[in-house]
Amino acid sequence: MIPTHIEHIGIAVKDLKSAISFYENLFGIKCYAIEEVADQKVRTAFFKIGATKIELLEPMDADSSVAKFIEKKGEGVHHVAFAVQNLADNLAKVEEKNIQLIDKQPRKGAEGLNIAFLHPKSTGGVLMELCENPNQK
Ligand code: CMX
Repeated sequence: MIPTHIEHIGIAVKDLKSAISFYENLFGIKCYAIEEVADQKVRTAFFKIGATKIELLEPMDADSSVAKFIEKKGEGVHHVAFAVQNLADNLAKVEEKNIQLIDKQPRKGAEGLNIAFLHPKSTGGVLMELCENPNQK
């Protein structure tokens, strides 16, 4: 599996509005999309930095995994997402390497991407996401 690029870096924040202002002020760029991912109980905001995005993640609920993360570790980098092609095939290959999959099958994530997470306990402590753009298969 060779990722084509870092698709995005997910950053957990307590307050989306003030985090958006911080990035807009720091880089002079505009947040181009805000989206609620209901099944993950997060509200997201996106910035483009070249081929990569910054995804701000605000929990919508106290039992959201992002809320648990903030409670335990505080705000900060939550996950790194790698762009890949043929996600389903690559998940099977990752599992053969004895890396624990959180998602055994691709599912829909923000921006209509097909996504799957790998467990941080088997990736050296980094929550990794693999993303496939269904329009670039
Ligand atoms: N990065 C690194 N380690 C993490 C982590 C993260 N983001 N989240 C949890 N962990 C670690 C914890 O610190 C804990 O380690 P210790 O046992 O050493 O304390 C361990 O993983 C278990 O953590 P937990 O708090 O008990 O949390 P859960 O097991 O309930 O869930 C995880 C952890 C990764 C399986 C869960 O957060 C998950 O399924 N994540 C994938 C989905 C997701 O993150 N969705 C939000 C983003 C959605 C989007 O981008 O749109």
